Amino acid sequence: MDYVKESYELAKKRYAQYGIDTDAALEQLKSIAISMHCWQGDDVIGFENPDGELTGGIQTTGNYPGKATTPDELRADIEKAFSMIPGKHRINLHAIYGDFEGNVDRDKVEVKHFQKWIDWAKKNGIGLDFNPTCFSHPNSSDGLTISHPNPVIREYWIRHCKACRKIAAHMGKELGTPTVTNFWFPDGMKDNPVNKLGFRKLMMEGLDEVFSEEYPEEYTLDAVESKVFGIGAESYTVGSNEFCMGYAVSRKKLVCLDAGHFHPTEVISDKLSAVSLFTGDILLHVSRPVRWDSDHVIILDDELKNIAIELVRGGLLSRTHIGLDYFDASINRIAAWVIGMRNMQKALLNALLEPTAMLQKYEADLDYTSRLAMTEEIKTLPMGAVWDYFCQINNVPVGDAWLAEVRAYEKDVLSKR
Ligand code: RNT
Ligand code: ZN
Repeated sequence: MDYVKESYELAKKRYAQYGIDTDAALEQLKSIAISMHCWQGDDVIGFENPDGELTGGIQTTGNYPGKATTPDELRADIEKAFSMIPGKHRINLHAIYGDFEGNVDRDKVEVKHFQKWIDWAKKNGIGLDFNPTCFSHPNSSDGLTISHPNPVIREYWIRHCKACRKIAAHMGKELGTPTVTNFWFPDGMKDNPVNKLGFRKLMMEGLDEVFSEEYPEEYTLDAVESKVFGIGAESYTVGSNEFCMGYAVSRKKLVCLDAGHFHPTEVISDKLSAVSLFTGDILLHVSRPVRWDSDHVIILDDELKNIAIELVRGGLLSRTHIGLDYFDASINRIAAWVIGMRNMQKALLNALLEPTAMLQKYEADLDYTSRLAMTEEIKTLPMGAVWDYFCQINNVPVGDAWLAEVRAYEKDVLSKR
């Protein structure tokens, strides 16, 4: 495809007019590993039990055929998706995705249940991230886990979280890249609680117990994820934003910002510059809330672009772990991964191609006219040509060519499941 190279050469000249080196931007883009969430591949069900049901105030809708029903199928689907996404990335696993071979309760999960994933990751040269699964379980059916008033239930989840950290540390050690372990709890209440403080105190103490063992940062990093509400937990969320922020800052943990976990007019792109002043590394769950925390596939919308822009402008890329978190069961699940991953990369490319110094100079001079004029002008620079070239030099389908590959895989593999 000669036009790809030709278009790139023209685009390169155009960007050079603003002092932007497109080759350097592509080098940098290639170095950014995004953590692709395994759970888009099977609608957050996992492999504990084939009839598993998703609970915890989160939901998938749709019944598109062909979802992965075994770890081997999921790994094959991920490999297929990765073949259409430029660069090297990571896989984000949940504790319910082990190779269990029989019934294994959550507080009994061990490294051996994830050894196949580790070997597979090693073979593919990718890193793994991890999550305890504190939902979709009889011990979470009251809507409370680590903050449950019953110590037996609380301790069960503490044991699960500890078991997960042990697995994560092993993953990170084996793979030579720290496994980010994210702690999210669905704990909350449908109606107004009368002891908000009490449950939060239990969660704080539970987390302190979970983190009582130290693991080297080269092996695993812990993050805590806040939320504003969930289905069935409309009135109160124990792990609110203030709770998680306070916890993470005081315990030197990572803050996980999920794009769907705030009030509708709040955006995480606006939070990064503030949070980054008080925290170390940051974990992102990039998602797309449509009217609520609906976890739609991420599209190249203003907020996605703004998230990437804030990371680049703030020099935050080196300490931000970008993870995706959405689940759509109404479309081809491999396409859902490819669309979201490629969009995250396009947003990053868009940010890396921004003449930030020029824009910031206008602002520092209080020349808001030029700032507005130029931020609008650069929106129509030929980023598409740069993106196509990036796909070409990284040997993945250019433009919509990936869709035909997904259709072929659907016909040959998914439709036979
Ligand atoms: C739920 C949180 C959480 C989950 C995943 C599956 O609202 O966003 O991160 O989506 O752990
Ligand atoms: Zn999330």
